[in-house]
Amino acid sequence: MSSLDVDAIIAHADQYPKPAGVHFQYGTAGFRTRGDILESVVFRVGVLAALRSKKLDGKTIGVMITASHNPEHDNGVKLVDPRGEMLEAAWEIHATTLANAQTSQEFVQTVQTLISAANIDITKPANVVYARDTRPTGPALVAALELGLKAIGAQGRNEGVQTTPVLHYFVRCINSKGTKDSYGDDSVDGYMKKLSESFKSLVAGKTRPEPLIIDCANGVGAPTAEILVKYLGESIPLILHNTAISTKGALNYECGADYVKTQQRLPPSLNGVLKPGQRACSLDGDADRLIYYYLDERGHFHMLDGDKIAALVAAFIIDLVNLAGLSGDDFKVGVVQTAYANGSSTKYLADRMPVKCVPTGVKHLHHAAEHYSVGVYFEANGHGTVLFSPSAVEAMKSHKPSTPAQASALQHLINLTELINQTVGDALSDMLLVEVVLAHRSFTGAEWNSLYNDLPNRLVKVVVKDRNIFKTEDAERRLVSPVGLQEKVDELVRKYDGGRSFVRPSGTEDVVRVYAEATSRPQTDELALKVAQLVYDFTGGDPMKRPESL
Ligand code: 16G
Ligand code: MG
Repeated sequence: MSSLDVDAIIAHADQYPKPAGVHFQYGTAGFRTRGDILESVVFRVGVLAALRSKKLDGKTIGVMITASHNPEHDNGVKLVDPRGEMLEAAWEIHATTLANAQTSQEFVQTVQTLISAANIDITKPANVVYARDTRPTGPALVAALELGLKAIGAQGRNEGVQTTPVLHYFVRCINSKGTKDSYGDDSVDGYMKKLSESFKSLVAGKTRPEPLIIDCANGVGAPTAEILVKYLGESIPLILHNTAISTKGALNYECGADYVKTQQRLPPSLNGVLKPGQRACSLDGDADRLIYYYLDERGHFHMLDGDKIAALVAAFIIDLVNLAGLSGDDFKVGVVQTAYANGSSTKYLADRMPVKCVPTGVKHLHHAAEHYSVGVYFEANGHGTVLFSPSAVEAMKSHKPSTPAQASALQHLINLTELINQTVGDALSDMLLVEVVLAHRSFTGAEWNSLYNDLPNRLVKVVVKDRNIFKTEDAERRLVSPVGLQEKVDELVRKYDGGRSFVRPSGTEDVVRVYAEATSRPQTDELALKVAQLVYDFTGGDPMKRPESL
């Protein structure tokens, strides 16, 4: 198309009018709200993805339709940049502007403004690959996306129902095809082979583990895990639970990684199924988060969250790097966390390697991790991965090991670069990574858990009049606005042994979050409640609705 076909875009956009009175925002996880009001947004995202592709000389852009761990009636959409990473931050604002244009005419005008402001050559080709999770509103949203792509004349490739990390993988594979950095084959078979073959090499000669239970959250992780089980064959016994993807209302309901992390308990469906000492893990609704857990002999539940995964994995990688003879000033392993990381995990890691704290959200962690030769990042909620820098990969390839032990450690590291989905957190890839480390360390869940003891912690939501007045600094650990509130929080925290607390506005819900940590459970709960009340009172909340208990 030599110029923008304004009439075609308007005609198509008219089929998906923007619902009145709703404001959409491209937040930390893209657009996310009730699935039945998202069609206009997704149509427009189709146009935006095409513009992004044109801007990047026809590189393939990804679009994922999912609302992750949210309830089933929600849905969402996010864009994936050419190397499989999150959309560049500057374009999030364009997404929000396009989504909120009131009419089709206004929409086309915003498109034209974007084309000239971002200097987009409209004659370039546009390529978009897309997928959705298992939500009931998914097919209608895919139809809206496809019409958006058609309206602007983009080439679309429908990958059907896939996990978020598989879609990210596809984007990277497609764009790196035929180059020296080719990431893999852009097919499910390619993904499965990459993971399963590297896994088998990494556990060769190790004792076959006891069966691992996987809670698939009744979501898209289930069909993907089913395929993976076949590729893994005898190498690891996996038992899938919560695989009811067509049962209405089942998605994320009393199961999944977010349920386990926030409730700190077993999904009820695993009661009586999980045996003491047995390992289990939960994926979230789009399979990009992973939480492990087990029951001890007394039947008590123990959770191994993203922080525990980071500790396990980072220490293992450091050992391999040392064993391989790679460590040095130009080969640095580091970890990236957020303020939500348990204080004990930060201490454990900081004793062994550099640790950086960044604001919440995958894009911040991912970018910070790129500064290390090997950057391990995990959020406490179970989202994370490991990045190997191009120079680290070169160093591994050209390194000449001088002993068989060095050669074996080096080969393990190279296999890890294949096993780990380096585009984004991937629950299934991370799960295999954890299993590799457990096999190499001969660890049970309890032994893994004993790397450090979690400090008791509490997360509380506070509903305030306007969460936009909350502004933070120092990786969200301190408030700068409302003025004066941080000093009051500090005053409270000082009264608690080992106390730590911070307040930040949520990027995905209309609430302010309060996190508290202390050395005992009652003190932690008291601190969390006191800070929550402080936040509430300070912002002039209705005294009748003041939080009085947790
Ligand atoms: C989104 C983020 C996740 C973050 C969470 C925080 C991505 C892909 N996901 O789910 O990383 O932990 O938001 O939510 O960036 P909050 O701002 O509501 O606390
Ligand atoms: Mg998710």
